[in-house]
Amino acid sequence: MTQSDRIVSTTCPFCGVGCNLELHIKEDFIYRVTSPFDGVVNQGNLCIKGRFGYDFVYNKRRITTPMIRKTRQQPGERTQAFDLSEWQPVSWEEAMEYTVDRLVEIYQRDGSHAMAVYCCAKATNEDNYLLQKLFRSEFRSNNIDHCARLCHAASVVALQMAIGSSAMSNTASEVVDSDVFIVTGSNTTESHPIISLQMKAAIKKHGAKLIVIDPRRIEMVDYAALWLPEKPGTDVVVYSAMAHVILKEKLYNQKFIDERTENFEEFAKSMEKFTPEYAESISGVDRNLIVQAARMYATAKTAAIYWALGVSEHINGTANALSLINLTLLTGHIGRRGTGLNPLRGQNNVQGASDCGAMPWHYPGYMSVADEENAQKWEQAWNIEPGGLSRQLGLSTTEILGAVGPGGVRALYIMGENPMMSEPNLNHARQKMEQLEFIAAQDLFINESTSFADVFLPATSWAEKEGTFTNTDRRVQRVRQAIPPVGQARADWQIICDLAKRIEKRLGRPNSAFWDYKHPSEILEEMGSVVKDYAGVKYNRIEEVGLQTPVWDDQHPGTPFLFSESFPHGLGKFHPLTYHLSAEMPDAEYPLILTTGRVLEHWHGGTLTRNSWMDDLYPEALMEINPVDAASLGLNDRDPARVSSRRGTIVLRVHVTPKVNPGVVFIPFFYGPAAANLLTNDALDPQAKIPEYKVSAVRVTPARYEELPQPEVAQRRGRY
Ligand SMILES: Nc1nc2c(c(=O)[nH]1)N[C@H]1C(S)=C(S)[C@@H](COP(=O)(O)OP(=O)(O)OC[C@H]3O[C@@H](n4cnc5c(=O)[nH]c(N)nc54)[C@H](O)[C@@H]3O)O[C@H]1N2
Ligand SMILES: Nc1nc2c(c(=O)[nH]1)N[C@H]1C(S)=C(S)[C@@H](COP(=O)(O)OP(=O)(O)OC[C@H]3O[C@@H](n4cnc5c(=O)[nH]c(N)nc54)[C@H](O)[C@@H]3O)O[C@H]1N2
Ligand code: SF4
Ligand SMILES: [Mo]
Repeated sequence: MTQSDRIVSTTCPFCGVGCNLELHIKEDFIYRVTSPFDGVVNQGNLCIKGRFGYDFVYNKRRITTPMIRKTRQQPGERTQAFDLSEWQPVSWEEAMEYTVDRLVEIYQRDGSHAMAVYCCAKATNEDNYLLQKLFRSEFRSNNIDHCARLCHAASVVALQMAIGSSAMSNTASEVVDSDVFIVTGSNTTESHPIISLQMKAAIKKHGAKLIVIDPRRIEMVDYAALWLPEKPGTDVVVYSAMAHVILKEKLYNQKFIDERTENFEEFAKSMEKFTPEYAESISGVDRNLIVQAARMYATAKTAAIYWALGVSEHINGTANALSLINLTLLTGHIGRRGTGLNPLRGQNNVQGASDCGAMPWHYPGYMSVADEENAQKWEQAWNIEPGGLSRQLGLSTTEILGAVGPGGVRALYIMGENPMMSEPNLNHARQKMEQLEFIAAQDLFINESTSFADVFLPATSWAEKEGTFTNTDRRVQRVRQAIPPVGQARADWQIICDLAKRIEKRLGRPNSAFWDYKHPSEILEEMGSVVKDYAGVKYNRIEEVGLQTPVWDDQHPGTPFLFSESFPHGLGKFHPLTYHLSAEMPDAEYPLILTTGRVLEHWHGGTLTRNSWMDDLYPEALMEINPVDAASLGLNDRDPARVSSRRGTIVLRVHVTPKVNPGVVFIPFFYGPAAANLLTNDALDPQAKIPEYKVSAVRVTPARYEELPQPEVAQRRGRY
């Protein structure tokens, strides 16, 4: 049955800002996207992806039929199948039974540690809650993770260590109440465009002062009072030097330090060596700029810090984030409107997937898996025999691939992640993928990763299902079904429930966990019965406007900003810090620092945006290089260049621009034919296990035009 001219309210599927969308539908076709003028998150504004990037839903290349690989893949000899002729379309029944056969066979032979799953920060809270429940309750494995590990893991670990909570402390739009705010390691205009609008308004309309700390001259620098252009990987030094100045000039908040923090003395002692002179020698930032930034931040009435991956994606990521937290504890700029510690979360539902337990060390609600009481609570909730759930910390995203091999991980279930574009050191990741005994992929497209799978389970997009996303400022918002599933695609939560029931039957688990839900609202309520922060989040309360967690009960109004009275840990803990070099520094052989990241038009590995109109706007990746470096290499704008690191080589065109300093090059990682992650280093931060995507050493040489990857544009035209 078709209806015409409907408008369905939902939430943007791209970034963590979580903009409110209206999908305009005619005959079950989305023909336009707008946003309500009074939308609480974005007040009618949308960026180009939210407004125009949705047509991947109808792309001809989307897979909407379950499929099994025609030839059985053997560990060590596994190949990629991009060509549909290598796949056999099958019924859902056949695809499910095959998946269950293979998973159960491996589990019964090798046990829990052989099983692993990547959850999906693009899917809903309900989808992620169920997938981690499946792996914990049926396969008794905590090898569960998702892209948060590759993203803000260091911020999460640091915030947990210092204050006991890892979300953004304030609402993004509160920036208009800040007198001063720091933006560091966040290319806000391209990665969180609507938040950047709010920041610009804070500056232009309310006179707020902005301090940007970033090695690139990103657009926000145009609005900044101060820009500190540091060398990549030197954040600890810059922020600690700011703390040094604040201590020396006694600009700290003694009352806040006395009443709400601990470990001040030890921390203050460790800051002595971070003089502005020392910081300048390491980071390249003028010492006077550091002094000015410290004074501006410390003496403001209200000041906030916004940060993203330039801070966290380092082997020093945890220390970097701790050095920011130290600044906040020192000045007491937290717990009031317009202040706070704000890691801008990336994926539309990365906050939610983390809240819902898509993580190796925590059940939903950040309840440690190693804690006996927590395990018992979930055993009760899921009707599992006492002692049934594993108390062992699971493996993280990168560790899962690292553990692939005989005696290690044998089966990988991937719901909506693309590790063969998003993991560092892809040549190494490829070897690991090849050695898996079984891979199940639940996605919308055959991409660099799903092409490795044995079975493809076609999931619906966000426009074809019900559920919730939790955005970067902890707002749980509705996702609504606007059109019927395309082809035979099924909603992720429905695929998982079907699979779980079959696995349970096969394993003969006597006290089965519950897998019969009529609607995703029942799934969220099940989680809220144990996770206190979600206890009051009910669908009937978020029909119009989302609720910001924590929401303690059905009457609780939600929490726009956190920590007005105390921290979850009670006192906020200062951490003494030391500086360590990045894992790989430039040398004679590889003289340039490569940093990687995003552009406005594309999404990560490009699976969604390279299959949408966005690709016409931005068809290939370009490497940013400073005019000085370009001249010394004999490269002009748009010339092809070969970029090599110790791990791989790619060829792409250069964009000659002063946006990057001499000695640094930048490559976005959306473009499969010249994948930036063939070059990146897989060294990990020891605490957070996050890879160092933001610093590796490379060599650049001119290349010939014939060496550029051939454009696949023709193949992608005429999409539906
Ligand atoms: N258009 C678009 N938007 C997105 C995404 C996308 O793929 N495309 N992805 C989303 C996701 S999952 C995330 S996590 C966010 C990420 O959002 P961002 O972190 O803003 O994205 P990146 O492009 O990785 O930018 C990192 C910034 O850090 C700077 N930087 C590099 N090295 C250093 C350093 O050593 N120190 C400091 N202080 N800064 C450094 C870079 O110059 C850049 O400005 O974006 C989200 N939004
Ligand atoms: N070099 C470098 N590498 C990086 C980073 C960097 O800055 N530099 N950043 C890292 C960061 S922060 C992140 S978050 C990761 C992102 O890494 P990934 O999460 O691996 O990247 P995506 O491209 O977002 O993959 C999403 C997949 O989900 C599918 N999908 C979309 N919606 C749904 C759905 O509703 N259901 C299902 N089942 N599937 C769906 C898409 O088709 C796509 O295949 O990349 C990391 N890698
Ligand atoms: S800012 Fe983020 S949530 Fe808003 S429209 Fe753009 S991609 Fe979507
Ligand atoms: Mo991310």
